This record gives sequence, C-alpha cells and structure tokens, in this order.
Amino acid sequence: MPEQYIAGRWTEPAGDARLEVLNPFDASVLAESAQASPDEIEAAVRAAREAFDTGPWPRTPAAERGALLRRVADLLVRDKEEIARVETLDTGKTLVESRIDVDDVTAVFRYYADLADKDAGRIVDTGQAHVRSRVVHEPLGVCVLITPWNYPLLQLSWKVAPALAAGNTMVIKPTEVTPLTSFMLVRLLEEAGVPAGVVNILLGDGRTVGAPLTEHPAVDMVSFTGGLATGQAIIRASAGTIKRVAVELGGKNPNIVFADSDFETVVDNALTAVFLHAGQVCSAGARLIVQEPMYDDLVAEIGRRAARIRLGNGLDEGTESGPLVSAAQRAKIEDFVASAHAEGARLVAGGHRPDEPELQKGYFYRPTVFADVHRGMRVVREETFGPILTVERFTTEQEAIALGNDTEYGLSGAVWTADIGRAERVAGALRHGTVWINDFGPYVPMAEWGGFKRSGNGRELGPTGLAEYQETKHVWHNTTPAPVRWFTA
Ligand code: TXE
Repeated sequence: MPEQYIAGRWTEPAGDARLEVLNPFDASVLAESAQASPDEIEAAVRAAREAFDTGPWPRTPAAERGALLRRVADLLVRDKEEIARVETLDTGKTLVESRIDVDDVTAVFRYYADLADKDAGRIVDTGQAHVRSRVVHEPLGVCVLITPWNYPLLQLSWKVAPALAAGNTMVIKPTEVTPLTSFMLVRLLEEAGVPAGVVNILLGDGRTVGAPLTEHPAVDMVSFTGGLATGQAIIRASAGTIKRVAVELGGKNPNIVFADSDFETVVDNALTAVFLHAGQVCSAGARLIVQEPMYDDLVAEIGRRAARIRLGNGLDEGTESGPLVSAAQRAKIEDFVASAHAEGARLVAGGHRPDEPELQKGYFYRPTVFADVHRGMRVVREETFGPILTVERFTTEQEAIALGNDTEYGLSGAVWTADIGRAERVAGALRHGTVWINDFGPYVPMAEWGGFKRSGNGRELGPTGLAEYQETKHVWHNTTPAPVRWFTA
C-alpha cells in the first residue's frame, strides 16, 4: 500500500481503521493499509500551514513554480505506461483510456506551468495623480483537495497543478476507492523538487479523514469533486470557518438530437457519450433526447449496438468497457434498473449482469438502454453514474430546450443538428457549464469546466481554474502623503 506523505516524509498510517483497495475486474486485493490517525491529520495540516506561512513556496518566483510543474509533466511522460497500468488495475477502465488520462494530466501540468507567471495583476487608474493603485493576486493558503474514484489522477491534476502554480500549500485526500495513482503523482512531485510541507497526502475514507479536514480551522480552501450529498456536507462543514469551497458534483447531461443529424454519427457518438468508462463519468450523456422522426430507428440501432459492446479486463487489447468500480456502485445501478422497470420504462438492451464465466468475479453490468422514459422517473432525474442510457422524445425546438434544462444539475449537454442557427439558439438556451455542438465529451485545459445549478460552484481548468486558488488584493499607494484635515480640532 502507498505510504502517506507528511512534511516531506513517507510514513505508514497509524490509525485504527483499515482500508482495502480492490481490483474491480476480479475483486482481488491490490493493497491494504491502516488509515490516517487524528494526529496525522493534524500533522499534515500543520505542515501545510507552516510551509505556507514561513516556507519558500508561496514566495518563490512564479516562473520557477512553472518550471517545477514542467518537470512534473516530463516525469509523467517518463512513467506514463506504469501509471496507466496502475490506473487500469485500480479503476477497471481500459488501458487506452488510462493512457489518455495520463496524457491529459501531462497537458494540464504544462498548461498551468505556462500560466504561472502570466498573471501580473492590474493597474487601476484612480484619476488621482498622486496614487498608484494596483490589484494583485496572491496565493490563497492551505488547500484541501478531495477527489473521486472515476478519474482519480485526472481530477487530482485539475486541482494540484493550479494550486501549486498559484503558490499554495495543500493536503490531498484522494479517493479511498482508487487511490493508487494519486500517491504515484505525489512521488513525482517530490522528485520534481516540491519543498517539504507544500504537498501532503493522507490515506483514508471520507468520514475518518475527509470530514476533519473540511472542518479544520487552519485550512483556507476545500476543492472537492464527488457526489451531491457529500458536496452539501462539505459546504456545511466549511461554514464554521468560512472557507472558500469549490465543488463539482456531477450531472445528468442531456444529449439532444435533431432529426436532421447524420444517423450513423449520432448513433456512434451517443454510445461513446454514455458507455465510456461504464458510464462512470460526471459528464456522461445519460439522457438521450431525440426528435420524433428519428426516434424509433435511433432507439433500435443504439440498442443493437449497445448489446454488442465487449466487456472485459481493462488490460486486454480487445476490451471496450471495463467493470463498475465497486460492488456498491453496481448495487446502485441494479437499484436504478429495478426502479425503471417498476416505473414503466421500456428495456431495449442490457438490464442484467453479463453471462460470461470470466466476468463473474468482477463488478460488471451490461450496457443498458431504456426507451419511452419520462421526467417523473427516478432513472431520468437522478445521476446513475453507470452504464444506463435513457431515451426521451421531442417534437419542437422549444420542447428540446425545456427537456434539456429540466434537471437539477447543469454540468454539460450537447445538441446535434445540421442547422447552425438552431445549434446556436439551443446552445445559448441550455443551462449547463459546457455545451457541445455536434460533438460530445471533449475538453481542453485552456477552457473552464464546472457546473450550473446543483452541479457545483467554481470552475476548474482555464484561467478561472487558477483564480480559484488565489486571493485578490487591492494595493493603494499614496505617493505624496499629507494630512487630510477631516477633523480640525
Ligand atoms: O462519492 P463521494 P461516492 C457521484 C456519483 C456516485 C455518487 C456517490 O453519482 O454514485 O457520487 O459516490 C470523500 N467529508 N459521483 O460515495 O462520497 C470521499 O472519501 C469530506 C460524481 O463514492 O462524494 C472521496 O474522496 N470528504 C463524481 C470523495 O469525497 C468526504 C465522481 C468522493 O466521494 C466526505 C464520483 C466528507 N463527509 C461520484 N464523505 C463527479 N462529480 O464526477 C466522502 N468524502
């Protein structure tokens, strides 16, 4: 099991609670360990606090911080295959996906390496000749970074890279379900030369280690990606000490198809949109919303293709989709399927575990398609976070927009149409943080990512992703001080 890293030292966790990390392909134990103790949580926060208050990192020239991030990117390139293999073992996703993840993580480090020294603040013209006024950005302080299990390394990079670029110190609480590559990344940060105390990482679950960190008075900021209920708990926990909180809480993402779209392209993209990584993606296109003339044909073809998706070991060449991450996550999916049946949805594909003997030990579930669903059904309203696609029908553009916005979430959505005017109208009307036109899923480090409504607050990536980790200060410099003579006595 990875050791934890506190104040520049690797140690075995000393807490009472134990943790097992399982390979979701066959439920074998990849690693086991104790969890961080209350004393170790305290030590990690103290180390980050001291490194921020008196250490070199927040005072290091931004260009040097950028250079360190660039070294991390080079080390990621060096270790790409090993990191990708471990990510696949831990999450179950295919090796192809894990390699893309490592490439994306590398790109994120390079992006923030380049951005680190580009922020010179702003000169303000006060209209007063004797005043020099400027607005500057400073590091925020001690940041707690809490990550989920679906993209453990990628999500961590979206937080660590800008937090470091901005000059902060941090305590990382990675997911306890798939933590292995997070520890590998911290080893690379150490190798790249991050000073002791700047980055600390603790092993443990949300209740034992996550919650105390979010309440800690010496912590200035919490950045969290995960489920809605946990996000709400973190916002409540942070209220006592008025921390800055940035949360990304998933989505229920509409994929809207107008009948003038190319049939083959839409079928192909709709499948990838929802079944990539067994649907365990915050931006999964889990709600397909199809215009009437195309509806029946599209449902039939998607059902046919979904039934042919090859499940297997993520390490094997021909595998198209791996298992769900855990027994708990599969139980949740089975519960959603039962509720969809009970509420009258029409099953088109899947709806059961696979039959192959070699898949019986792991947490597999067949890609599942339900048609003729409506908004009242639980499977349409709630984030399933698994391989379930629901298909709804519409007739007019207004209906499509209303359906696309009829969700408590607002992370992402897509519109497919050959009519560019309509594409822009629908994209403009959708209340989601990312909207794709004639595409689904791509993102780049240069463009912000985050949610409207209950999908969260704040943004990751892009310049805003750096600003999340900065304080803003206005410096007013009176170059010719003189008495103001307000009080005359
Ligand atoms: O996530 P949790 P879970 C959604 C998805 C999934 C559901 C639940 O719908 O089915 O969330 O997944 C830490 N204080 N997403 O239960 O609990 C925890 O240890 C501080 C969407 O696995 O949100 C882990 O590190 N931390 C999503 C992290 O929070 C706490 C990705 C996420 O766990 C804590 C994953 C607490 N009180 C799931 N409780 C997305 N937005 O992409 C838990 N944690």
